[in-house]
Parts: sequence; C-alpha cells; structure tokens
Amino acid sequence: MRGLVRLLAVLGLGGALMLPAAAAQAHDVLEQTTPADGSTVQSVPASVVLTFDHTPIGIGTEIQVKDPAGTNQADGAPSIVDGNVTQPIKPGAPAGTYTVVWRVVSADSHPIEGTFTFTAKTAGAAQTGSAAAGQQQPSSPEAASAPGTAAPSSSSSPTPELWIPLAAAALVLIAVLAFLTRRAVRRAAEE
Ligand SMILES: [Cu+2]
Repeated sequence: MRGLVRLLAVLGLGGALMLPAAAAQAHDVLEQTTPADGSTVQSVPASVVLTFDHTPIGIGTEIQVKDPAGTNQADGAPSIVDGNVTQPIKPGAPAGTYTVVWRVVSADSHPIEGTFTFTAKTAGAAQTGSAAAGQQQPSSPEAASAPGTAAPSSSSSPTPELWIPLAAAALVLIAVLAFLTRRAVRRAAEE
C-alpha cells in the first residue's frame, strides 16, 4: 500500500514537472505603439510602429491597419528592426478611428497577437516622393500579395525550433518517469 502511494506521488511529480517546462520561456511583450493605443493624432501617419521587448521572428508577421470602414490600409509588408515592427500605411488613408490588428511570432517562436486603436482627425498625406519609392520596393510575390493572405500559411504551424528542445525535455522526462515508476512498482510488489 505504501508503495502504491509512492507510485502515485511519482506520477504526480512528473505531471507537475511538465507544466514549468512548457511555460519556461516567456512571450515577447508589446511595450508601446506609435500612435499610442487610444490616442488621437492630427492626421493618419505614414506608418504604425509596434515596439516589443525582443526582436520578433521575421516570419508570419501580419499587421492590418483598418480604417473606420474596416478596409485594411496597410501598404506592403511590415519591416522588423530590433524590437520595432513598422507597418507602412497607404497614402491618403481616410480620417477616423483605426483599429490595428497585429500578429507576430515572438522571439521564443510562439505567435502572439493583439489589437490597438487610434483616431486621426484628418486623412493621411497624399503620396510623397519617399512613399512612392517605398511602394515600388516590394516586388517579391510574397510582398505583392495582401499581408492577410500571405502570412497565415507560413505561420499556422509552430516553428520547428520550439519543438526540438521540448521533445528532448519530454524524452528525458519520460525516461526518468519510467525508471521511477518501475522502481516504485517493484517496491509495491515487494511489500
Ligand atoms: Cu512564448
């Protein structure tokens, strides 16, 4: 009987060890946005910037900048420099309240997502020289298609790097559990 209790305790310990192993790495945290969440700006900016505490992985980034009518005014693909993810906005985007729907792959390879809003009193500036130059840049098929259609296919499955250490940790855990369980069963049989 005492052996059985020990067996259950070992199994419970194994389960408890699983949890911290899965939660050990923390997601990146969105530290600030430009424009700030809930803020009012004079006119629609040329881009929105999301600042994270780590540099997100450069795949599966998807940022929609929805105007008051729900139309995505994002212009081309977002760029990632350090912790800053910059999403250009189409020139001449209309005034009103915008909802930015974002999804990035955290440095720990987990997808994270959220939304924020801002209000622009007037429309964005019409196309300028620099905006025109920026628009000609995305010529790859991925950049040319809408971000909403390009991103999910590459980000729907977790990136492989995450599973290698997790699988290794799980194998070690299983081996240790098997050893402890066999020992506990043997002791239970002896008693
Ligand atoms: Cu994470």
